[in-house]
Amino acid sequence: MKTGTVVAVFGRRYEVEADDGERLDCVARGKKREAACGDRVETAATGPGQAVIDKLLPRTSYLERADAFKRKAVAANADQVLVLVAAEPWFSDEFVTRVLLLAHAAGIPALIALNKIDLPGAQAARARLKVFADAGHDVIEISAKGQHAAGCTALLPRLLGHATVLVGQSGMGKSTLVNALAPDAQARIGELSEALGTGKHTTTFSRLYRIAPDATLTDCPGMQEVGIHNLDFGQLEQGFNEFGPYLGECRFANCRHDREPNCAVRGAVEQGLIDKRRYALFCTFRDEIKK
Ligand SMILES: Nc1nc2c(ncn2[C@@H]2O[C@H](COP(=O)(O)OP(=O)(O)OP(=O)(O)O)[C@@H](O)[C@H]2O)c(=O)[nH]1
Ligand SMILES: [Mg+2]
Ligand SMILES: [Zn+2]
Repeated sequence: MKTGTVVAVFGRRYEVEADDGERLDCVARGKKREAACGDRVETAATGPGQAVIDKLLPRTSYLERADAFKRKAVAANADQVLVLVAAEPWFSDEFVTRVLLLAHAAGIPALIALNKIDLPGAQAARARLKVFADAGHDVIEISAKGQHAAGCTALLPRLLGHATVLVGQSGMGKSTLVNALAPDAQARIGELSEALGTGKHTTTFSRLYRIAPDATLTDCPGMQEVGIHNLDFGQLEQGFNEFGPYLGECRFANCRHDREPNCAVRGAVEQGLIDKRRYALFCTFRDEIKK
């Protein structure tokens, strides 16, 4: 019997790093609640380097997303979400907003990092991130690759002492960042396969990397869709920090900030106190979760 941490998930197979350092190739016993990257588990050996997961230990946090049909684990036991966007390719502010909402609902603080500030698109990306900073989110700038002065120095102190999960659209530089911070990581990055002429080398499964004795970084595959069906209406409205002062001020206690008369949130939008785009995203999400 060994206790350890799930460091990678491949469908029904799990890689577990036992607390004594041994790497175990595991399957789950029976039909269990699914383990996620970062989960603490108890395993029982079945052969050299092989084991079954007998038990999932209690989680301190659980980040998940959900479409209309299914919940999907992102990571367990993370205490920080790092949303990575880049100067290029174009990032989706809707994607970022969705991830921030999931993190908020999971009770995990989030940080936004703008990567590739060495590229010409940086200025436009910076401007598009202002709305997140205005809404109270932390935004830092990095360059995961190359000799740019800022490098990752702004980021590293924010990662030490934390279990961070790295989330972002494909191509934002998540794997490049992991490689910059954990040189022996060899996370697969875009360029490797570009050199082989086989297109993008996109990450296909999550893996947890140790970047310092007290810090881990989990590289996730770039998500196409970030479903937020696991959120209820309260989690949605509270996930928009800047709505805070207006919640509870609407005429109706159960106001959905749609077309109700005397809606304080809509009033704030009309007065320019809440960003129009943020409100439009809120409306999209509200109609999507229908709860
Ligand atoms: N110029 C520049 N390019 C970068 C930087 N960081 C990453 N890249 C490049 O961006 C491309 C995509 O990087 P990846 O690390 O594979 O991106 P990813 O977020 O892991 O993508 P998925 O695995 O598909 O989700 C690669 O060609 C990297 O070399 C940077 O700071 N500056
Ligand atoms: Mg990747
Ligand atoms: Zn309202």
